[in-house]
Formats: sequence, C-alpha cells, structure tokens
Amino acid sequence: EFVINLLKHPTFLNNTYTTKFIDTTPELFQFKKRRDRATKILTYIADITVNGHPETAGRPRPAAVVKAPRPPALRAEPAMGTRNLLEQKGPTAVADWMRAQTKVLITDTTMRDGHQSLLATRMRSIDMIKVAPAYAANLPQLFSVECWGGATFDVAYRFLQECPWQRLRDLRAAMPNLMTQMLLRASNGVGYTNYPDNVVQAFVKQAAITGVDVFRVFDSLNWVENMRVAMDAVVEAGKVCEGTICYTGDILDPNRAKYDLKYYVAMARQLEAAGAHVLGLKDMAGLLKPAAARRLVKALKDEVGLPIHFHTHDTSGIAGATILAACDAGVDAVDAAMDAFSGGTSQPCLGSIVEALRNTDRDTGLDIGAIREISNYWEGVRAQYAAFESGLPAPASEVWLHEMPGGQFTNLKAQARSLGLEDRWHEVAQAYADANAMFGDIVKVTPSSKVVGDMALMMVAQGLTRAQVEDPASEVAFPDSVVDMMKGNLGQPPGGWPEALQRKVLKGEAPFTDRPGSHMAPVDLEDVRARLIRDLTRADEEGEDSAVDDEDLNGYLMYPKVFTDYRARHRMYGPVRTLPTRTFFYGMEPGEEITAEIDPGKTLEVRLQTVGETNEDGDVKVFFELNGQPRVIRVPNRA
Ligand code: BTN
Ligand code: 3PY
Ligand code: ZN
Repeated sequence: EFVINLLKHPTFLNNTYTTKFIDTTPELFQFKKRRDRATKILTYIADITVNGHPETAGRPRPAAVVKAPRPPALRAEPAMGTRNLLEQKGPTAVADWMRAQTKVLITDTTMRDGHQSLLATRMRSIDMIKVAPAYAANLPQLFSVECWGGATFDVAYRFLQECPWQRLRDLRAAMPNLMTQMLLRASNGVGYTNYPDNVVQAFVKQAAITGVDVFRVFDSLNWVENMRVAMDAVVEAGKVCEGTICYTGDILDPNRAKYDLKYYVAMARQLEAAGAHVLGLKDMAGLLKPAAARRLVKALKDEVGLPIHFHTHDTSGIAGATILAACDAGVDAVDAAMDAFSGGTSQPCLGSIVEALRNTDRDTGLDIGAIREISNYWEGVRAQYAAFESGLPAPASEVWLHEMPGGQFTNLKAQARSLGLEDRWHEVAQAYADANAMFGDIVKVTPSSKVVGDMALMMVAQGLTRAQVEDPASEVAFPDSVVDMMKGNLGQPPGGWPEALQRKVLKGEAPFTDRPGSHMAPVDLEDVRARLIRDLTRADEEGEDSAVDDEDLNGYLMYPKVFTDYRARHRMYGPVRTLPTRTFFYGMEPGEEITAEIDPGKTLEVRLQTVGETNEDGDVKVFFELNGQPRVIRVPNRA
C-alpha cells in the first residue's frame, strides 16, 4: 500500500522527485494505515445502508421502480453559441447582440433555481453533469444555463458532500458553447452576510476562472451602493455583468407607493451608470402581474439603454402570462425551467413558453423535440428526490400575502417542519407578511428574506403578534439575524429602518448607516490559507489531503465551518459525489450492483452481498464485492 501511495503522489507524477523528497514530504513516510478511496466510499455506502441518511429519514421514498434516467442522445456536434461570442468579442458585444435579436432569448434555470425552488436545492452534480452534453449539442441556441450560485454553493458542501467548484468546472467543460450563469448576492457573496471587499473580489475572480460567464448581481435591499464592488469585479474579469433590480410591491397599487414605477426606473439608471452590461429584472417571489409587467418593461426599455433579462416564479400560477406580457413589451431574455422542473415556486414552463411564442415575431427558435427529451430526463431525476419535495400542491394567490421568494419557500417550509410548525403553514405565511410590515416593507430576497423568515417562525412558535413584538414594554429575544440587519450589516433599505423597532432591537447600540464593506478590514488571504492548511493537517492523523487551492480558500472564506466539516467528512467517506443518487440517499439493497467513476476511466463496480448481524460491540459487518473481490466493511449500528 505504501509503494502505491508513493507512486501516486503528485510530486512523483510530476517528475520532480529528488533526494530531498523524504525531507519535504514526511507524510508519505509515516507508516500509518491509510484507507484508499474505494474503502472510504464502501464505508459510506455501508453506513447509509445500515443507518439511513439523516436527511431522508421519515420522508417519502422514491418508488422501487424509479431508475436513474438516461440522458438524451446527442444530435450533433455542439454548434457555436453565446459562449463563443463572449470569448471572441466580450461582454459588450453580447449585450449588443441581445438587443439586436427579434427572438426572445431563453435562460434555463433547472440546474440552479429550478431545484432550489422545488427540492430545497438538493440536486447533486452527477445528475446535472450527465445531461450537460445534451444541452450543448441539442440546444445551442439557449442564451445561458443558470447552474451555479444562490443557495447551491452552501448546500453542495453542507448537505451533498461535494465541492461546488468541481461542479462548475465539470459543467463548464461539458457545455463549451453555452454561457453558464450564476446568482451572486453582491457583497453577501453566496452567503447570508456581508463579506470584506477583497473576499468578494477574490470570489468573483475565482468564479470567472473556474467557469461562470454571466453574473446576475443583486442586493437584498436593492441598495446599489452595496453592489458596486461585486459588479466592478465582474467587469474586471471580462464577464457579463447583469446588474439586477429585485421587484417587490405592486407598481399598479397606489397604496404600495414605496416601490412605484419611478423607483424602478431610477434604480435601473443607477445600475446602467454602475457599469452593468445587462439589466436583470428579478421577480424572486413572482409578484409581477401581467399588466404591471407590460408597463414596467416598456418603461425600462424606453428609459434605459440596456437589454433586459426577466426572471420570475410561478407560485401564483399566472407567471406564464406575465412572461408573455413582458415579451410583448420588448423584453430581451427570460428565464424558464425545463418542464419537469417548472411551475409552482419554480420558474414557468420552458417548453410551453417556446410553444406559446412559436410562429410569432418573437419565436425563440428552440427545438421543442430537444426540450422534451431533456425534460424527460429531468423527470426521471426529480423522481429520485421524493424526500425533498415539499412545495405547493397547487398554485396559490397567497403569494401576494406573504411575498416569499420561490427559492426560500421549500427551505422555510422544511424549517417550519423541523420546528413542528408545518401544519401551521398559513400562520407562518401571515406572520411573514406581518414581519415584513414591521421592518418597513422591505425587499425580501436572500439574505433579507431569511431575516423575515426567522422572525416569522419565531412569532408563530412563541405565539407573538406584531403589536407585542413592537411594544417597547414587552421583552422580546430577537433572532440574531434580526439584530444583525437592524444594525445595518445588510445595508440600508430605501427610507431607512423603522426607528422605534430598531431602537428596541439594538437596545441602545448605535446602528451603522454606511456601506458594511467600508468598515471591514481586508482579509489576509495567504495568512488564512496557511492557517487553514495547518488546521487541516492537524485534524488529519493520516497526514494527507490538507492541500488548499484557490477554490478551497474561497469556499472556506464564504463558509469556514461548513467547509472544514466537508473536508473532515471527505477524509472519512471519499468522493461520494460519484455515487448514484439513490445510493447516496438510501444505500444499497442486497444483490444490487452499482458503478461509481471515481476518476475519468477509473470505475468501481460495487455489489452489496449481505448485511450481517449486529455484534455485542454494536457493529455490523457489511459484505461487498468490489470489482469482483470480496470486501467486508464494519460500521457502527446507530439505529
Ligand atoms: C450531514 O447531514 O451532515 C451530511 C450528510 C452526511 C452525513 C454522514 S452520512 C453517513 C454518516 N451517518 C450520519 O448520520 N452522518 C454521517
Ligand atoms: C438566492 O439568493 O438564493 C435566491 O434564489 C434569491 O432569489
Ligand atoms: Zn428565483
């Protein structure tokens, strides 16, 4: 085993072996028993088979007949697409090209917002990577594929035990002709709080290097001041900067005058002046009604020179009409999810939009047959995630009561469930509306939406009304996220925070009113890296796997504990991202056989023979065949 590890060491493979080798790589010469990756993966399968996956316990299970779907056949070599244009002529040329099209351009959101909004963000990379070549070959006319950012970054490390950067790298390689797109929360990165400017800059730079082409940049309070650092970094990287307005309220309702047409046009002008190539119009909750979309898109087209990219959610069931109204008013690009991942809290149905526009002057030109095949694949994928379905059974006009973002809906519902409040969901919806009113009617999108959600759950759990929360005489222990927001750490909403509530929450502490990043010291990136390597080395008694590349460093800067927990589990279980989804969440049945390609061309064939009895130490022996050879793995029975 020692010799094999030595031969595989990168230093050796790189031909940089010298006599100093023993001095510089002492970890190879500690004769400690080291488990190979196959053993680690078998340990994971054995553990899940015996103990179950903590995330699927007590949840609906995919039917036994549900098999991993096969991706569609490739119809042609990938034709030139938007990515080629970006590479050859740059982001301004992409924007000019968008404006010159009569067709409506389409972004497919299935790999990001689709599953974020329907399956609590739990889709695994392997299910995306398998179908990505079919996108490149069969749908080369797509404007972009949204496949990164938002909640997917955190969830990949935290719950799926995989590296989000590797997902991006693999998707980028599989779709060389299509622009990839990410959702970036401006100075909140892909996290829930403000990061120092140089952390945001480093993150954008790395995302561009690893493979993001279009950055949709928004701020959770629509504060353009807090978007500039991220937007500048995108422009600097030579990628498409989609400066984005988050839509809330109702421009047709005189009682919601805070967010009127003038407000949105003024913000669009600010984003144009800030250097956006494209104007994003992000209706994260699906509140924009068809008549309002007609007015808003027309005004933005008339008053601003940028192409407009519209994003909405179908929670109400009427978003398809809103998209068609926006198309009538001249919108340049719209977001949709592949049929099997559309509707409800997700985006409207991509295939139906394509059909609705066919043979009109805004015909998308997309191949409906190719769309159907890809959607059939997604249908099979979705069936495997039955445990994470918790969305709407039917369209709901209640969205205009609570105004909850589609991407938050399933997550908040899962949080409510874990607090025993799932059957009181409509009370949570009302409390969410009350909390919003209490905060002064704010834009609700990550992270501000999480703050409103935290407040709402607390109000329902503790039976608190808005009046009680606001009453200066009643003691309320506010959630940390509320204190943070009132302190000014997410920035400033239009008109500022309600002063009385802010005083009560902060208990006399003075809030910030400037840009949070302006009073955060830059992080010494190389110092953080050195300390992280030291910590990982110390935590790993086997003395391997403590390398920290730029992607790792940026992951750690976003989510320090989530990242180090991920690395600790990775040492234990190996590259479990390569397992089929059913195996990852449910383990294996006796007699079942699966494969896992742990490296290109290196495939493990795993057969589960039987699961033994639990011995007096509480351990279970699990009997496998690995590439035809018997292997026994012992795991604790924690059930
Ligand atoms: C998490 O929820 O922490 C991520 C899922 C991986 C946890 C692993 S799965 C095998 C083992 N059994 C558990 O209960 N936890 C770990
Ligand atoms: C996110 O930031 O994750 C969102 O989806 C906001 O809509
Ligand atoms: Zn969305």
